[in-house]
Amino acid sequence: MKQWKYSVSSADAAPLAAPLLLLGTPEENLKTAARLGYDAIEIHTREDAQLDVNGIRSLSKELGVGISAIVTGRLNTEGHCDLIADEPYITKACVDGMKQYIDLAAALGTDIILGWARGKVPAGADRRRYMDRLAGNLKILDSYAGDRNVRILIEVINRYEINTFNTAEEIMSFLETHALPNCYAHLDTFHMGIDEENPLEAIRRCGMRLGYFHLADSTRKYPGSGQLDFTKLLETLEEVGYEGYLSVECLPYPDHIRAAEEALQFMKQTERSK
Ligand code: LER
Ligand code: MN
Repeated sequence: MKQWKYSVSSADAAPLAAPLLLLGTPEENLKTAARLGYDAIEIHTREDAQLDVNGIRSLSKELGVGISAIVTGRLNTEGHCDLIADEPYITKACVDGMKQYIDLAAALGTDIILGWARGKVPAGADRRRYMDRLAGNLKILDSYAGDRNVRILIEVINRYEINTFNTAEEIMSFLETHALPNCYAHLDTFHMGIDEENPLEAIRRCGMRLGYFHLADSTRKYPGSGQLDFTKLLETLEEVGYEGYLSVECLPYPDHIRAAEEALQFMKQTERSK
């Protein structure tokens, strides 16, 4: 039986509509994750957050709870930057901000997730021109990250949130076209449920290039609350040789801690019943 590594989403604060479960400082969230039995936390933060990196590293080691990734979405939602914009000062600020995230990830020995900060192609625009711009900026970040042993995990996100990389096919053909050896595909069961005709085939399409994985059930509540077949999901992840974290990113219902507890208990039970 394969032993999967489970992570849980965390941030200093978040609205109830966000799929974030542990709220507090990274130190508080590491302790909560340890108490709940998680192997790691995923940290949503700003690129310039003044974190006590040495303190976090030593607490993480002491508790045996890792940091699975640093999430970069706030550079877009709060900082209004992206890698595709027409304004060079915006894309430059985004590249600079992403470098700060990469430095933070390197100091914490982890990877970064790129989601909304890649940007959207404007309606009616020449898509190729924007995707080439994105590729150019990602090349800069890919080599910066590679020099620091950090991977860039590009999340496939549904079409209601963004219009770049809505499916595994889109991210994989982009990664196969452009030389971006430190960029990996990141799938999320919630987004796959919206845009993938066959989520298991989506995992197979990513194959060894799958670098990260978010778990939620069909309504984006905790795994085990809905209709997804997590047994088949784990079998397919094992089939493609995925060795990374399974990170619970679901809505905080019935409450933040109960969702985290229920998710982990259900996933462990699913593993055992295989
Ligand atoms: C982030 O991981 C994600 O999945 C987006 O939908 C933001 O919630
Ligand atoms: Mn996600």
